[in-house]
Amino acid sequence: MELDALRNRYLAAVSGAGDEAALEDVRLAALGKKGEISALMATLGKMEPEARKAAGAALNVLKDEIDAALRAKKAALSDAALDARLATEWLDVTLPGRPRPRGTIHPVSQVTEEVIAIFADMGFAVAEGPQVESDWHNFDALNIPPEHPARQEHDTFFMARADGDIRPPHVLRTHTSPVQIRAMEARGAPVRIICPGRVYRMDMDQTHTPMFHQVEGLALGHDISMAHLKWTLEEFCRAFFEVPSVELRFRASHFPFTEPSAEVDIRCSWAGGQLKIGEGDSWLEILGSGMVHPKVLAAGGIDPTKWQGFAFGMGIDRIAMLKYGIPDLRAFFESDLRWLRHYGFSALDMPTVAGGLSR
Ligand code: 2NL
Repeated sequence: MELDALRNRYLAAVSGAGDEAALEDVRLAALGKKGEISALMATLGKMEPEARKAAGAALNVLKDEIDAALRAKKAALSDAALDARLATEWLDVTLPGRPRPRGTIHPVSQVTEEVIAIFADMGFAVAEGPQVESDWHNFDALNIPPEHPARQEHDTFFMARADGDIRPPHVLRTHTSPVQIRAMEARGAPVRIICPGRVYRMDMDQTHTPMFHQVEGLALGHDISMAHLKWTLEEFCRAFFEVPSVELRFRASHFPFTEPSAEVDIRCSWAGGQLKIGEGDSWLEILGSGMVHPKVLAAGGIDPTKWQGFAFGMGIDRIAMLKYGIPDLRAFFESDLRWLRHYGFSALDMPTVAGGLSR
């Protein structure tokens, strides 16, 4: 009778426990070292053997029964706790792991990387230099002395000098050629480099901005000729415009820093207002080039009786407009988000010769 009452009380307490902490209190009250069942177990020692046997068996049954009820309730409470967490802490594992990048790569950056990838594949390293140049590196070293008419044609930005300083002022570089002079000074020959970067001329109209981008190339060796220049530029144009073949036309020209000099046109068609490179009856001027003038080699500290080579230069903005059909140069530098989203490239598509330049 006494044990039945005990059983009913504890089974009711177990089923009424609202959380795991309350359930643990019930367990301690019944089965803990100082619990009620444990206290009854301790009285067995003082009983007669017959009575002890019967009471011991009944207590063990009761103890197992309460223990089973405690375990079952504990499992039910922890299932309920898990269900409650699952209901509030859910996560949509099908969402993208990383948000899509919101910015885009500017066409000038994209084309610069494409040009670098193509020339890297032909063994050209990238050289960089300062945008504020000495007028010696920008002009004199390139066979453009102070009285040379090309100095006026360059529409140069001059840096301010301190009052009384009579040295010639520094300039914003008007082309990337001074980077090549510095590379000759630093590396000597043989050398194969390209120099992409910003250049500055005081000119602003439909087709000119005061800052624009150029890439120049330089290859020096003991027997580098116009033939190597022609192959290199053909290979570049084929890779850059992503067409199976191109045809180039070299027209005699003049630059102070090359002799002989040639401007290079590429065969194209404008059928339906759409430019196609590599076919058609039109020609499009895309670069200037020539054999490096002996005076320019000497200015770079290289012996012109031992070394010779070719150089070339082209406008990055211009070839970007041609390749990607962008009509207005001035929009390049207006930072209009709609323009950037329209003409920009994915940050995750790095141009490589092996993997495709522009995809
Ligand atoms: C053009 C023409 C050219 C070069 C740049 C160069 C540099 C050195 C020596 C000799 Cl250090 N030449 N550069 C040569 C020929 C043409 O640029 O139309 N650029 C947009």
